[in-house]
Amino acid sequence: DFVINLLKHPTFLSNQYTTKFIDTTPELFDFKPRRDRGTKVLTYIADITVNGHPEVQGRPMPHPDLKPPRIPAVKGEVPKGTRDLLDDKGPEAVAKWMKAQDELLFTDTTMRDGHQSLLATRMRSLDMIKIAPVYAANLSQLFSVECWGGATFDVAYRFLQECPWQRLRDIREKMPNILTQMLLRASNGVGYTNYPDNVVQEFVRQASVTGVDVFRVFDSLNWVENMRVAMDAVQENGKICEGTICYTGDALDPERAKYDIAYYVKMAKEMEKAGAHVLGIKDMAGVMTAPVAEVLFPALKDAVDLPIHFHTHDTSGAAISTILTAAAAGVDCVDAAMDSLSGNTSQPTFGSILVALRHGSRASSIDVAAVREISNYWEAVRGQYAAFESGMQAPASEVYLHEMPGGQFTNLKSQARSMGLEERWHEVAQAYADVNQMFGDIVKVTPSSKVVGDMALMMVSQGLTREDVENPKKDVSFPDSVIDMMKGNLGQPPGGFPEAIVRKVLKGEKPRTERPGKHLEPVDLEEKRKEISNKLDGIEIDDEDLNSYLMYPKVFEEYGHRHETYGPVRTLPTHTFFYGMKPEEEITAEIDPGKTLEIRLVTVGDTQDNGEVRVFFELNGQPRVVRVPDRK
Ligand code: BTN
Ligand code: 3PY
Ligand code: ZN
Repeated sequence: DFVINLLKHPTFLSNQYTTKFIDTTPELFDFKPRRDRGTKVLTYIADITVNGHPEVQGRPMPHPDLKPPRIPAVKGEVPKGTRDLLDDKGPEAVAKWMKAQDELLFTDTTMRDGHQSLLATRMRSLDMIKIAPVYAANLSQLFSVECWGGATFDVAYRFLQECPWQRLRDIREKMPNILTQMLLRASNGVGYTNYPDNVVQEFVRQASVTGVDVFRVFDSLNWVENMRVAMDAVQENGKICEGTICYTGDALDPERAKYDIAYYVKMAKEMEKAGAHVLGIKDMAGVMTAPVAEVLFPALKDAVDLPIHFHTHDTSGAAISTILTAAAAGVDCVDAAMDSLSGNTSQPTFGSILVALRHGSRASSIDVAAVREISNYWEAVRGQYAAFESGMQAPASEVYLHEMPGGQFTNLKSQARSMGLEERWHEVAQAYADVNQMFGDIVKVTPSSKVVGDMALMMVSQGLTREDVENPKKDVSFPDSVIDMMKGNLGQPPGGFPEAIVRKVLKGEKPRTERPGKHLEPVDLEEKRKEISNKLDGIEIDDEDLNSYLMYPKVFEEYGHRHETYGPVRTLPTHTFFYGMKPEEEITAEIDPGKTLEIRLVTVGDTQDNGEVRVFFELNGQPRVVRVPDRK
C-alpha cells in the first residue's frame, strides 16, 4: 500500500474539491510505502475499543439515548455578509460599517470560548464544520464567528489529535460570507510564553492566509508595549485588528482606583493610536456590572472613533444586564454563545439577548428561530462531551471575589480536584484573590491567570497565607511560573510588580522591565523546518506545520508521531473517537473529500500470550484484522 505523506489532508467534506491541491503542491505528495490510512484509523479504533481513551476514563458517559445532532435546513442561497465587505473594501470600511449600524451586532463564540469555557476546549472540528454552512445561510447577519485561537490551538493537537489549521480552513470554506475571528494573546501567540517577534509575525501571517479575518489581540497584563508586534502584523496582512483591553476589578470602586474609567479611556486611546480598527473590551471573568457599562462605554465612545466590541462571561448570572446596559450605552457589537452552550462560565445566551432587545432601539435583525435551530444542533453535540462537563451547577457571585477568567475557572477546579483540594475550593478562590493583591492587583487572563492560579493552589496545598508568603524571614519556594513572571518575562503590569514580592521571589536578582521580545533572537525558520522534519522521519513540513512547531515544539512533534500511527482520526464520529466501537456497529469516516471508509467492527478477540488483542473489522466490505496491545 502507498500513502500520501501528509500531516493533514485536503479540505474536508468539500464539494468544490478538485485535483487543484495536488496540482499546485506536488511536493507534498511524496509517496512512500507505509501503512495505509484505513489501517491507521482502524488501529486507533481498535486501541480505544480495547483500552479506552485515557481522557474519558472515569468520567460521565454520554446519555445512552442521546440523539445524533441534526443539522438544520439551510434557508436558500448564501447571502453576502461581513466577510464580503472586508474582502471588497478592507478593514477600515468594516469598522465604518459597524459604527453606522443602529442594531446591536453579534459575534457567536460557541466554536471557541463557548466550549473552551464549558467543555475544557474539547470540541472536535467535525462537529463545527458540519454546522458552518448553516451559519453561512441562516445567520449571515452575524458580525463574526469566533472559532479559533485561545486554548483551541494546543488542545486540538494535544488532546484531539487533529490539526487546528485544517479546522480553520474547513470552517472558512463552509462559511465564506461571515468574518472568522480568533483570540490572539499578542506576543504570547496562542501559547503561554513570550515568543520572538518573527515567530509572532509569522504566526499572524499564516493565520491570515489560512482564514482568520478578525484578530482580537490582548496582552495578559494590558501592556500596550507588548501588543504592538502582533497588532502591526495584523494590519500588514490586511485583516481586522481588534485592539483589546482586558477589563478587571470594578471601575466605579474608589478602593480599586488603579483600574478606573480614566485607566480604560487612556488605554483605548493608545489602542486607537496603535492602529486598532475595532476596540475590544474583554471582560474575561465576567465582572463588569451594569452601572460600570453605563459609564464606561459612553466614555470610550467619547475618547475614540473606533467601533466597540464587548466580550463578557456569565459566571455571575448577571451578564445579560451588563450587555443590555452596554447596548443602551452605545456599544456596537457583543459576544454571545448559542443557547445550549451559553451561561455559567461561558458567554451569555444568544437567543435570550435577541428577545430582550426586541422592539427596542438596538433590536437585531437576526432571527431568533434560526438561532434556536442551530442551538438545538449544539445541544446534541454537547451531549457527546459529557466527560468534559465541569459539574458547575449554578452561577455564583464568588466570581467578583476571585475574578477568574471563564476559561480558567473549570480548569483550575479540576486541577484542584486532582490535588485533592476539591473540598477546599472556596479557600482556593480566596487564595486566588489574595495572590492577586500580593502581585499588585493585576489583570488575570492567560497566561497571567495561570501564574496566579499556580500560586493559589500552592498556597492552599501547603497551608501558606499571604502573610507567610510576604514574610521576608520565611522561606518559600515559588512555582516556576511565578518566578518567570516576576523576572519580567510576561511584561509589566501598570505600575510594575510590588518591589517586596519581586525581591522575595527573585532572591535579589534584578528583573527585566523591557519588552521581553526585545531580547529574544529571531528564529531561523528554515533551520526549524529541517529540525522538525528530521524528527518526523523526513516528512514535508508546510508553513502551517512549521508555525505549530514554533509555538509548541514538543506538542507538535508528539502529534506528528501519533499521526503516523493513527492517521486522520479527526474524521471519526465523536463518539467513536472517545469510546471506540461495539461489535456489529457500523460507522463511516470521510478521510478525503469523496473518499469514505465504511467501518464495521465485527468482534474483539481474546488477549493473546504476547499481550496483543486482535480486533476484527470490515473495511468497505473487506475483512481486516488489527492487533493492538492490551494495556488495561
Ligand atoms: C492523550 O490523551 O494521550 C492524547 C490523545 C489520545 C491518543 C491516543 S488514545 C489511544 C492511544 N493510547 C494512548 O495512550 N494514546 C493514544
Ligand atoms: C484565552 O486566552 O484562551 C482566553 O480565553 C482568555 O480569556
Ligand atoms: Zn472569554
